[in-house]
Amino acid sequence: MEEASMIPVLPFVSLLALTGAARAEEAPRPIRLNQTGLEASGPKRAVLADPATAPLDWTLLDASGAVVAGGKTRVFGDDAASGEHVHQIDFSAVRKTGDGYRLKVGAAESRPFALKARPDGQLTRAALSFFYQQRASVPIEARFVERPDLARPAGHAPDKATCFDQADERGQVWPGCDYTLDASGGWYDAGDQGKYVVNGGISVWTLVNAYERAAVLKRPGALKALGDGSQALPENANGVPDILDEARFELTFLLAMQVPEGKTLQVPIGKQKPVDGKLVLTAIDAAGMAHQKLADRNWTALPTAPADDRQTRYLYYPTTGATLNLAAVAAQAARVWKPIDPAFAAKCLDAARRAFAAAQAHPDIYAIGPFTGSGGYGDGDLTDEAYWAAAELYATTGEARYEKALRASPLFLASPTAGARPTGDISWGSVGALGTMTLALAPSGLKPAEVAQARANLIASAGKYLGDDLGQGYALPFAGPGYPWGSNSSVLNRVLVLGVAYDFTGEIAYRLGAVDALDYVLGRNPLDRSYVTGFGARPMRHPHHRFWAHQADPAYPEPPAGVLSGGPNSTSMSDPVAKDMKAQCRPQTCWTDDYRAFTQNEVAINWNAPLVWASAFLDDTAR
Ligand code: 9MR
Repeated sequence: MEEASMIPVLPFVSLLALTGAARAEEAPRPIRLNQTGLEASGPKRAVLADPATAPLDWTLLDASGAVVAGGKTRVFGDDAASGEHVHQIDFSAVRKTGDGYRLKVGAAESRPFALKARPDGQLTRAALSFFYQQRASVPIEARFVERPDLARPAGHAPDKATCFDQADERGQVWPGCDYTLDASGGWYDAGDQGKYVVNGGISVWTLVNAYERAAVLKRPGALKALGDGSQALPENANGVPDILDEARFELTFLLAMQVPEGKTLQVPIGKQKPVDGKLVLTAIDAAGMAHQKLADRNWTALPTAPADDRQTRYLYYPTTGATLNLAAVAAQAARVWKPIDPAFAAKCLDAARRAFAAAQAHPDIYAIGPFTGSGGYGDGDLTDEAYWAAAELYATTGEARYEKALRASPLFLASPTAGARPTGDISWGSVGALGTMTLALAPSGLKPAEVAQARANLIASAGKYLGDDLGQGYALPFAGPGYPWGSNSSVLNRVLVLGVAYDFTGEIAYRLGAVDALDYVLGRNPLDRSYVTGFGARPMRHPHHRFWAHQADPAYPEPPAGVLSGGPNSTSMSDPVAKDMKAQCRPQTCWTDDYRAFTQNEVAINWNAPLVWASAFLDDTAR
């Protein structure tokens, strides 16, 4: 039985990961490109850092050393984001497959690389496995992971907690509550073992949207890649697409974070400044709201395996932001699961309705409590969350009350650069574009002209991203100028917008922008670094993570393959490694492969989710 059950679990990247782990790190090279290989029929670009101001000759050699193509570099010149003088090499005209290709420019030579029909399939599978391996309250089984040392006993099983009733960082003692919730399951957020409704929301949405895109647009390849049996999961033979099984694991936790009926809680209303270290708390009927987070009283040491966490965990007071995140993803789930599991869909819809109503009744309860032991995910502008939740509820139900909220929003049909009031790039705190993406994709009661407008706005944003791409030496659709915490996710979230622009228009330029984003993350960057573990010649290896903490303590495992580093961070340099880099690095180089560098090298569910979306999209649309 054991043997048989191991069969569907293919060692997808184990060879890559094991050799990567055993090898000493490769030296960086001056010619940089996607280290996992380029699409045989797709765009092929590399970047060379070189002071020459005139174009240089490049040649492409095959594995036997024969010249298969050649040309002149394009001098880009000084590039602010990298601090380098760079040349771009475009060899897209080469249409070949195989291993062992090398680019040469004078004495500079790239590492051997592959040209493949579809380079990104393995990446989707590995990137999705991250979520399985972040699961709380269940054991991580050896048969579902690539190395035995990645298996671990269940942490926080069960994950039950009552409301925080201790002193916060300012000394204010919180009142607690008269109940305990069993919020077992869900994913640990990141390198820490907190579980946050806000960040769970965008992460679930992104995974479920990758599936909904494939379903609505009838993409058989993507449906198969994300389908039942595609992943190494306990649920991979239950007749339900595996990406939805994974998302449901988090949804179960999110639903459990909703305040029960009949509960009154003391919360801070409005954007308060503490007076004498205290926020004014007001009793509200909190039924239907969602607790902001379930997290440890104090930060645990790194390393700490989940099962070894001895901190008391608490529910932290419900916020409007968390409540709207719950409303949005529960409404999305109600739509997507309707044909798959109507009872679950109905449960989600009921939760979404109650959450939305609670958020309307309590629109200004912000995450402003200063609590040690967990992150904040505080957001002072919830216009986008409210719009997103209304959009999901309207797409699912078609009901007038949600339509009214939707149309009244200043963000109606807005995308990251278009619409009445622009949202920023997609991120945990900027989710307006998610609502517009849903309205642009899912059939709803909107007029055809409005759906067309939603699409046009997203396409306009994608066009802006392509403009950014043109201005970057490393040719990525992100212009900074600062690189924020989790910048790799900022880059990859732009792929969602570029991806739908390609889906809606068929214009290849948008897809090229998406390829550029992944090329950057997988090696075409000034550090010659693949920011994804187990992928490429110089992958990230030492994340800030309490279990994959081999660098901190050899008794703990190296990370599995498919985990994305947050990436360069030139804007919040507060960790022990980053603080010494202040004013010493250009935005794209403010990064270190070091477990202590939590502002640069942590990993997180909202960062791996767009990696799944992007690689699934590129794999699906490769020719
Ligand atoms: O991703 C978050 C980033 O946008 C914020 O600037 C940063 C500081 O508030 O927090 C990040 O989120 C962290 C969260 O608070 C706790 N778990 C780890 C997350 C990733 O670092």
